[in-house]
Amino acid sequence: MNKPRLYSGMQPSADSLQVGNYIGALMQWRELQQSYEAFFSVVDLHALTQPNDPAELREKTRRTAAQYIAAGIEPSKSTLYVQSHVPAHAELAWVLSTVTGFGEAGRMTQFKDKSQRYGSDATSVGLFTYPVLMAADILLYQTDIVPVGDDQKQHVELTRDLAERFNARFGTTFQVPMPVIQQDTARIYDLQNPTAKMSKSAESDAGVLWLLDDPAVSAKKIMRAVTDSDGTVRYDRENKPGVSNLLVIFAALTGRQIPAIEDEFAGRGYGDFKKALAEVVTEEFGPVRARALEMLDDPAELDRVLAVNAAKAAEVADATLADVYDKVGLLRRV
Ligand code: AQP
Repeated sequence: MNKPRLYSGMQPSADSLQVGNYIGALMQWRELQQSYEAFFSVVDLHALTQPNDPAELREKTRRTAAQYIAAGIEPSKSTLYVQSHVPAHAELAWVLSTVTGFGEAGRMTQFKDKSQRYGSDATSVGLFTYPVLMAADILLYQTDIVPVGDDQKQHVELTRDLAERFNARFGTTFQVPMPVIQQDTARIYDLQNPTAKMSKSAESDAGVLWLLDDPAVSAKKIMRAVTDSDGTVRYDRENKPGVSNLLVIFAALTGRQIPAIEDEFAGRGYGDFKKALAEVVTEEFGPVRARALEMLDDPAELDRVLAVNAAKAAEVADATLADVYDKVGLLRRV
């Protein structure tokens, strides 16, 4: 029997992924690839909605792919590819844009937030149609589930609406996907500002733990992480956001329950707890970092793996696109 399908991706928007990407996405992907036919993309077309240096974007794309593999995404089991290597993404996005309402796209809160932040002159049409491209990414693979953070839930809802609308108008074409939303504890916050999510594009580097950081640098960031004056290692998201965030990272990386960690550090100071967390982080990311850097030393081999996987992805994507072109009435090329 065929396995159900899963699609997810990340933008190559930094030289390294951060610990939130690892705990919130990569760890789940690694697990889910065992029971799903998984498609994991480095969504470089999405990254174009932000200003980029072209050479740097290429480098970040390779780095992101290398970190997927180093973190345990198996390119022989899952289809791990670069979005722009499969032209069907951009082509389906165009067709879907013709069934998307202008008002509907304008209601996307991420667009509203970002466009307000950038101002209308710096806001591109690409940023506006970003969710339509995301819908194309998902629908091309007849995806059953999309694991996303709650910030992306609205985009998956739009994807579902577009799939249902297209199916109703042109006959069943797309699987209608379900979002799988991470639990609250899978959200990692900035070490210096523990009420804001840890993010690749954070303004300050001090609050972000990068996967490719030197362990000594990560340890220093953890030792300097914002806590509180209460002195007890206890989970209380509301009153102790800094310590709670560190506990969530500790628990996620060790597979332990938070109460057991609280017990271990009862009566001990934050210094001890932070030191132990720095060791956990070093142990987890040391091998990931080494493996990613090793792959980046041989970009030709990495490019080869990505090309093989792009061909696998294109096989599925092209079949969906051909069906869509047919359904909407485009003349078949002979
Ligand atoms: N802090 C986080 N905690 C848990 N999960 C997180 N993710 C991101 N940050 C956290 C998850 O990682 C994936 C990355 O998706 P993305 O690269 O498309 O963009 P994003 O969600 O906007 O991530 P960043 O790191 O904040 O990137 P920038 O700064 O470029 O926007 C998603 O699955 C996300 O839920």
